[in-house]
Amino acid sequence: MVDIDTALDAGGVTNPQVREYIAYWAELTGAARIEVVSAADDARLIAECLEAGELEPAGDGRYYSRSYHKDTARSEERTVVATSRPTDKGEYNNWKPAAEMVALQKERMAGASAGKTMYVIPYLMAPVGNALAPWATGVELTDCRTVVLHMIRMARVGVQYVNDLEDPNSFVRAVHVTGDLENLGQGTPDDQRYFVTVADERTILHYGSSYGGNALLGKIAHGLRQAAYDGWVSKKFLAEQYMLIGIHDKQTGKDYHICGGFPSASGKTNLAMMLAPDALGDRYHVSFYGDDIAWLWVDEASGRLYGMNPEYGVFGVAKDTNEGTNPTALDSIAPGTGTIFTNIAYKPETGEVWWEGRTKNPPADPHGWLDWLGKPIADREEGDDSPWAHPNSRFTTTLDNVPNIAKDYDEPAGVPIDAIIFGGRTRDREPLVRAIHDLAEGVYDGLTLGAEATAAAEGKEGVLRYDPMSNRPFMAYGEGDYARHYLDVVGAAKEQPIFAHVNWFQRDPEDGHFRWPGYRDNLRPLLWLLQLKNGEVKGQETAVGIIPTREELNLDGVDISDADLEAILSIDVNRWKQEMEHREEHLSSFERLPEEIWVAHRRVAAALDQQD
Ligand code: GTP
Ligand code: SPV
Ligand code: MN
Repeated sequence: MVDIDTALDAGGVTNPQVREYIAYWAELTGAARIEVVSAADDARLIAECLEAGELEPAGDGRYYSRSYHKDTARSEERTVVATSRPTDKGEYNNWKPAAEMVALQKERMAGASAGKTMYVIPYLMAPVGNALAPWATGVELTDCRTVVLHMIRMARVGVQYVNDLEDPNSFVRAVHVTGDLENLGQGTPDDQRYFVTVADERTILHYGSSYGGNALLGKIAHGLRQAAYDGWVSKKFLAEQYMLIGIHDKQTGKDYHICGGFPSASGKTNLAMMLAPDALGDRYHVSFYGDDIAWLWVDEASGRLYGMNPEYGVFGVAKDTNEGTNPTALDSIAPGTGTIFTNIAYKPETGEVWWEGRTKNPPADPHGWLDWLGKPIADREEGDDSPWAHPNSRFTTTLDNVPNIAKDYDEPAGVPIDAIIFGGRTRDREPLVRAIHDLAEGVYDGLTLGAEATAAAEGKEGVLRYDPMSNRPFMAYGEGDYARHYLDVVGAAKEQPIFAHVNWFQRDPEDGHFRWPGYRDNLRPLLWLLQLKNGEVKGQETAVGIIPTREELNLDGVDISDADLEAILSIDVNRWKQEMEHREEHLSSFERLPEEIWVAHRRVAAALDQQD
């Protein structure tokens, strides 16, 4: 066995609780070595990964990696929230008793890192000094070197974050063991993987993957599941799968902040990186705070609802990212950014990369190109049109590479929230934007978010389902208790944010085209929403909220047909009435749903009935 004390001394770990935790898991997993890492180790670890073939060069300080072919997305079935309180069982958290899951994970992890290095990653999921920093510290242990490199990009990493804790025990214990990926029975009845957040012990035990949210434990497991639970228990905050942006109006000098939840792979990164459309660029600027997670709390001094992004980087969907859809993303992954690409197509000879939608057609000469599985494209059989890149392939880059990063993103204060929006891939019914009357109706709207699932979760693409608040895969406790907590946290704010539902994904049923051009033009409905909040426009009242009139929506330079515009700016009452029945059933499945939510539901249903 390694000399644990020597390794921890070398790594500068002085917190005795952290030392004890590391020693325990080093012993259990049988790791051969321990190495404490910080962001300063990046270049050395990159060199080691290149040497070992875990990464390949992708041109000018960028890197390429491939994950095991059965390990390319989050697995919702294998993800569990465990606690010692049966009342924590929720509708979506796959609750299990803590004792059972901890025992099971220890059994799987025992000896599973034999011969490997255990990397110790002390991290902080918050800007330094933020009001929620006490819930943001963690120490991930991993036996996978590329996971370290991703964590260094996605979180603030360094031993200083754990040494001087006021309560030396107040860090999340996050253990990641890769396991023998070729023998885990992924997707079979004998699946060995489990991704467990033991929420009331603030312990995360993930076994059986080295990809994304399954393995970067600061991000989804801590940043969303653990934090959601902590926020509820402490009664202090919300942890949401939200993007967070600033909109600066150069004419009035005002700054607005909007956060919002769309399900995985449904446009958060794109919205956060949005360039104002040409016609509006002289007046408005959009800045990026976060693209996947926001923690929300009421600021003591001002009494306003505040938000911040606990992350330090972007783990973005590659598909359809190009100069037209998201030039900001291309700049964020340009030469010199240290970007890591995973599971896209790669040409080893030149280090070039490609994914579906990067250019209209794939590179003309397929010679030398490998698909995400590492197979030569040139050897493909006639008629094989499977994608070159995995649909959930991604790029990992840090926030300071994002050209529109907000100047104050790293400041401890966070930003006041003016609006909260929900949306998703909804092919009919949902208009471009509808503003919602009050908090209860906003929470009701979030709870009834229905959208198509995407390739971000194994085996789910295209399935229409409710994804409450876009955090169905990240929920740590019951939806009814969650609704209560949401009403309490946001309700305590002096000035209420305006809620709205947006939809960039309505389609023409005839030929399937997206009715709204989307991307940069998504700024337009957001500006309308802020104008509505400021009383500068009135909109049209409908049973399901206020929608813009054509005249109110700034459509300068938008390429859209009359029929499409009409469809996205109107309410199909009959279609909505059908939906209300599904909602009734959906909400009925929630225990302890606050009466306010039922009142909101009945109010919308009654308003629809009056529209016959
Ligand atoms: P996660 O990181 O999985 O939580 O996803 P995300 O919500 O950040 O998704 P992202 O912004 O990366 O978008 C996923 C996909 O949606 C990409 O393929 C985008 O090209 C596509 N997309 C984003 N915005 C729009 C839009 O306005 N219209 C259309 N049609 N597609 C969009
Ligand atoms: C998501 O799936 O919503 C993501 C990517 O943001 S992952 O970190 O893999 O969960
Ligand atoms: Mn996400």
